Amino acid sequence: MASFSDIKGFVFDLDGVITDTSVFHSQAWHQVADKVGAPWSKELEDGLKGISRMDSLEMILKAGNVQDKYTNDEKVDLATEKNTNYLKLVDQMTPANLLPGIKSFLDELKSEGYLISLASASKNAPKVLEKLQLTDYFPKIVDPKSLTNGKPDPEIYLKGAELIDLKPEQCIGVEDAAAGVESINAANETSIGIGDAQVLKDADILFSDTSEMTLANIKKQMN
Ligand code: B16
Ligand code: MG
Repeated sequence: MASFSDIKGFVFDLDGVITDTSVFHSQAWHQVADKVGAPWSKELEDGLKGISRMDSLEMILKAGNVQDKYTNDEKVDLATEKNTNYLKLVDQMTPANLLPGIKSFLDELKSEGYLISLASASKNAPKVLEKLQLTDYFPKIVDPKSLTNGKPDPEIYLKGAELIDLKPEQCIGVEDAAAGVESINAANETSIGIGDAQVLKDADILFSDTSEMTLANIKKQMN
């Protein structure tokens, strides 16, 4: 692991780290799973975190053993229906949907001069940031449409570092998903996992929830 003094920037995941949209994603995917007759489970729910929209749909169809039952156009329709339902939930969001301590952590990073970028797989990230009134904190956002490979591939976290002109070793990536932690580690950044120790066992640093994430606590765990 890098030492704390090497760190110059933070690359953030959005869903499940900054705000709890993962609950909204799950709710909307659960409806799709019911529709196609795929069994919904905690494993499937956790496995979908951080995974792109179309890859998520494929995982659900596979869980129901119905991946060959739908044409490409029908798959696009299912994904669009999920997104429409998801966006209805996003539309009701306000800054009250920020996870605990996130606003003060971002302010701490800003005042200490750390650079910040966003590495979310979500095409809806700019809209969610707007709802949370955080647009000004994230001038640099990786465009998921520009990616060849989604998480757990390192590409998204490498781009997140590149956008703020830092080497991966100078960055900490923050994630709630196993696929995301894998992506950060493969990019050679220091990983913070937020959530369940079992699910995020490969994270360099683990916090059970966002309120524990402060520069002092990170420094303590790194040195
Ligand atoms: P969208 P993250 C990911 O965002 C979500 O965790 C995942 O559940 C979702 O399918 C994916 O974004 C794509 O989102 O359908 O809005 O483009 O965790 O990488 O911020
Ligand atoms: Mg996430």
